[in-house]
Amino acid sequence: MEFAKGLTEEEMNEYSLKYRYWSGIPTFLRAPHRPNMEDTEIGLIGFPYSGGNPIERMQHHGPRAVRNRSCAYQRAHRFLQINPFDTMKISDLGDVPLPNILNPDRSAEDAEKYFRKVHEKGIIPITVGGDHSITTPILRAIAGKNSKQKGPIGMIHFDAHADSWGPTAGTANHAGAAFFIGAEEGLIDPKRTIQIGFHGSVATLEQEQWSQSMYTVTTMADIEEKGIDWLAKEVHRVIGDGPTYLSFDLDVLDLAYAPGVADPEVNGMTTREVFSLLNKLRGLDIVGADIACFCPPLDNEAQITALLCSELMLHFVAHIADYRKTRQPLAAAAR
Ligand SMILES: [Mn+2]
Repeated sequence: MEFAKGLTEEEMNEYSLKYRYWSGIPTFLRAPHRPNMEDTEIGLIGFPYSGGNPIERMQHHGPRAVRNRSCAYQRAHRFLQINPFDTMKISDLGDVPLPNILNPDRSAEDAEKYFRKVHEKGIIPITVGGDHSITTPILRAIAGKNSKQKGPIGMIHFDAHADSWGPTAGTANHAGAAFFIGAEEGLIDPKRTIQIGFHGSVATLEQEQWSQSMYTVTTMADIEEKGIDWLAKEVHRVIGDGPTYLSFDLDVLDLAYAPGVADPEVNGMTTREVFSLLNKLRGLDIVGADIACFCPPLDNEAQITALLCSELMLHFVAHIADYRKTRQPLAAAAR
């Protein structure tokens, strides 16, 4: 018997099974677990680490909580009309090994070594943290002159905060440093970097000065005034065509949409604004992405933040699949 066009009852049952997030062994987006990194184009990676944040330290629980909930998110992307699982080889590679977890500098080195392996295999990493210090070793491995990119890459950074600060609390590899180190070490191109959604009060009026002098910065006030269409155009203008990383700190969202975040600020973006923007970012060459600052003990009973992470992961893999399987061949054919 056929239900939806071309779907048999057996196939419908298979889809229904995929929605049961509580059934089976949890992996990111119910992707096959391939810790050997074989047969993989997009690698979903857990980075269970909170040693870079001096204020809140429960973010190492993030990957497990996202695996539990995202197990129901092996789905198709409604807006892009693509099922990334049909067009790309997507695997859960497991967690970044962190034998020296109590030492932030050695942990950054351990993580960099791991992401170098991922990069050498030609795998695009989508990483779930973890505090925002996770971005630094990822960038050191996949960007800059020693990487396959042979130079700095573009950066789309969603955050309430600038995270462009020098060494503090005993280490350079802390949760607020990735977007300082990224430019200092030649990993990201300041001209192709946009920071999105700064909001809330600030510790000092100079807090965002370094970012303002280096990058294109858009605050929540800019978004309120000019809207999401403007913001999408601004992202395309700044990023252009080259390889680009997307780093998503969940605190860019208002607490109403993402209660389970470390270091929250009030009056942030809505989920509608975030996903509306993502839908307008078609055609970018995303070579890696991360989701940072999920703090599961602060999430609510509906696991709203874990759901949000799941949907974000799906959007990231769909954008990558859309670009690699649709846009990139089209662009090549036009040349
Ligand atoms: Mn932040």
